[in-house]
Amino acid sequence: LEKYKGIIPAFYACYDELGEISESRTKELCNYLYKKGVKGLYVGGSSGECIYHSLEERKATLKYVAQQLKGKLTLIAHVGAPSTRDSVILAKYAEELGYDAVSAIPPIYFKFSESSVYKYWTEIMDATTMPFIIYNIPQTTGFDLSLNLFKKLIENEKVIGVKNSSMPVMDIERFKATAGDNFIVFNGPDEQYVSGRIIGADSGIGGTYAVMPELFLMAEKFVSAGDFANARKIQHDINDIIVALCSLNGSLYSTIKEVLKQNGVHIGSVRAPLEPISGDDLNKIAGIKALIDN
Ligand code: HMN
Repeated sequence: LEKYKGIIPAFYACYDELGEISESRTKELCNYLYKKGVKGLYVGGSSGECIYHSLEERKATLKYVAQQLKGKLTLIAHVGAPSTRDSVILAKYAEELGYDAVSAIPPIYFKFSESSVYKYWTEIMDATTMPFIIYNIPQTTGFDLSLNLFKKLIENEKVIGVKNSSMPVMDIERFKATAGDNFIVFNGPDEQYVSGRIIGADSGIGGTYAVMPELFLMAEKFVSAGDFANARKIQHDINDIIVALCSLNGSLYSTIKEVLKQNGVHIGSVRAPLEPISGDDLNKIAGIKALIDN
């Protein structure tokens, strides 16, 4: 499980100037992050705008990333989709491409019982021989993974981890205590990376890592060395940046993409209904970039 331990950025959707998925830009972002020294990538998740992509677009992104980085970085494919059918298609495709693991949010839109969610995740797991990482993100899905359902899921040996994005850090402690050593708990909220790691997370997957990988790599270095005073300082800097990234009029990801553009990485904007940055707020990007670079 060592290959899952480290800084794993959530990969962004890379568009051309017309807003279509771009092969060359996807590969450019792959190269950029590879050179930064991250451990792996979480492809096609929330930060990857998966919810706004067709099945073909999601497959294309999975393919371009695999072509560029398979065997170089740990690759996790997020395959959660509105229907079980589409999720299974994506999981099988990820296996064909040689991804290390698959992961999925619970089904969305309708309210589902725990048994429906259990069935959904189990059908995805049954579709391939790959390891599976549960994705708990109640603030966007409305479904809060209970400890009981978690216990039932980890009976399946394909379940090697949970990416926990709920805000109480205590959830991380509970999942870790329940699943034990031979299991990976991924910290989801970037604002709490250090606390998540200290309370039991083995690793992290996050939507803001890719815009400031150096800071998360440094935070991780301090946490694993037991230097919590310095880890806390880095988390403070990270949180100042996250607050700034979230303060503009467009979506968080459009702000992030504008900052990346200033770093020479052009991956387009965001797909509607996510909103691009506009007007005066565009002038604030340089300031946010300076905050990151300092
Ligand atoms: C993904 O699935 O792509 C991300 O890893 C999701 C991740 O947990 C992010 N959560 C949301 O977007 C709701 C966080 O990393 C988030 O971007 C960060 O904590 C800033 O608020």
